[in-house]
Amino acid sequence: MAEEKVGFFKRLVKGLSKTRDNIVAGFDSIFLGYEVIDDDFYEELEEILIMGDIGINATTSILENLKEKVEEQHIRRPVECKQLLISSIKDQMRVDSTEYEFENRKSVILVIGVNGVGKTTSVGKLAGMLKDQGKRVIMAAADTFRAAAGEQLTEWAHRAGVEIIGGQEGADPASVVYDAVAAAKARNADVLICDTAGRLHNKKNLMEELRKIYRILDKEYPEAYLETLVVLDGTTGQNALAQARQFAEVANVSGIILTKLDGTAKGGIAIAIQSELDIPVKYIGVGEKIDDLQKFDADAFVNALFGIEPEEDEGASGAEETSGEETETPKEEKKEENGGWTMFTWAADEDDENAYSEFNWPD
Ligand SMILES: Nc1nc2c(ncn2[C@@H]2O[C@H](COP(=O)(O)OP(=O)(O)O)[C@@H](O)[C@H]2O)c(=O)[nH]1
Ligand SMILES: [Mg+2]
Repeated sequence: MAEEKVGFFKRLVKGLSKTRDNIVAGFDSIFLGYEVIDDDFYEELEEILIMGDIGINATTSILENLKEKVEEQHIRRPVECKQLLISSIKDQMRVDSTEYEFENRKSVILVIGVNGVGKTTSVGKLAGMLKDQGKRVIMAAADTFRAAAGEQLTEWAHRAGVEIIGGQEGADPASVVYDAVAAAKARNADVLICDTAGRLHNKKNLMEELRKIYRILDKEYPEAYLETLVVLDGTTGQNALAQARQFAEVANVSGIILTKLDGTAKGGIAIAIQSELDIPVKYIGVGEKIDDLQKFDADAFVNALFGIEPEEDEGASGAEETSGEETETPKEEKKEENGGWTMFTWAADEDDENAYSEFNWPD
């Protein structure tokens, strides 16, 4: 859909405006400011890349790659190597399409990360995106730490038009996941997305909590493909990298959602994460609305960063329309007033009364 692609690209361009002003303005000044390609030119280029939060590793390999190409093609003038720089950056950040396997299978997406990075918002956006692809989505509000977290996710569930399984404030997050799995199985859901609390300041607790959740998923829902996404706040730059490393120590992280790229000049961090961690950035957040989550597309990202308009068939693959079967919007949610917030539980099929029963710990 050409129109959709334009919309996708425009939002990306808009979202990356601060990063573009930061990085690209610097590029332009050296591409035009230097007469010849010399050590000073490379040094200044390196400085701009590092200042743009692209990271040491990525900067080093981008420059090595560029130098090789410049030599091979006998390029003398800086303006002539702009395209080469762009392609060197793109080469740093390709995401394999097999990385989105969970979109095509029955799956559970566990969303983790520290407080305030955008987990709940991303769960909402992701649910909306998958629902639009015709998938049957269920959310689990496994951040039971604060009642407000459940309310916030419930709003997103309404916005996205999907079902949500919640628990009482203070309930065991794993018990919410347990109930959500039962609902997902009974409903034959395609995707179950679990929001979690982000209390990294106590690593041991976090590890234990995650281990319980993994154990439930393993035992109760082994047929589901498991995807663990860490959410990182793009405005925190290098700090985001450190968080990703810590989460990778306690969970089997399969991808990253990088949020708030619209509010930062540090968008280059997407490139750093990709090359420093060997964990793919799978989605990026470019705003607070439901359609402000995009599948990460290296070509589109770099084009948007450099203000290059996409060609008809290029880039913007995140906007591909995958129209599937229509799923009916579930209407049978049952509201329960519960400690000040409204808990949405899943109404079991008539002949399946025990499906949402008291939680019993599996041994
Ligand atoms: N501008 C912008 N704000 C975002 C984005 N993602 C999340 N936010 C905001 O970040 C704040 C924290 O988000 P939330 O989902 O509650 O974080 P959580 O604590 O990790 O669940 C909220 O005000 C969100 O609206 C994004 O991509 N862009
Ligand atoms: Mg949250």
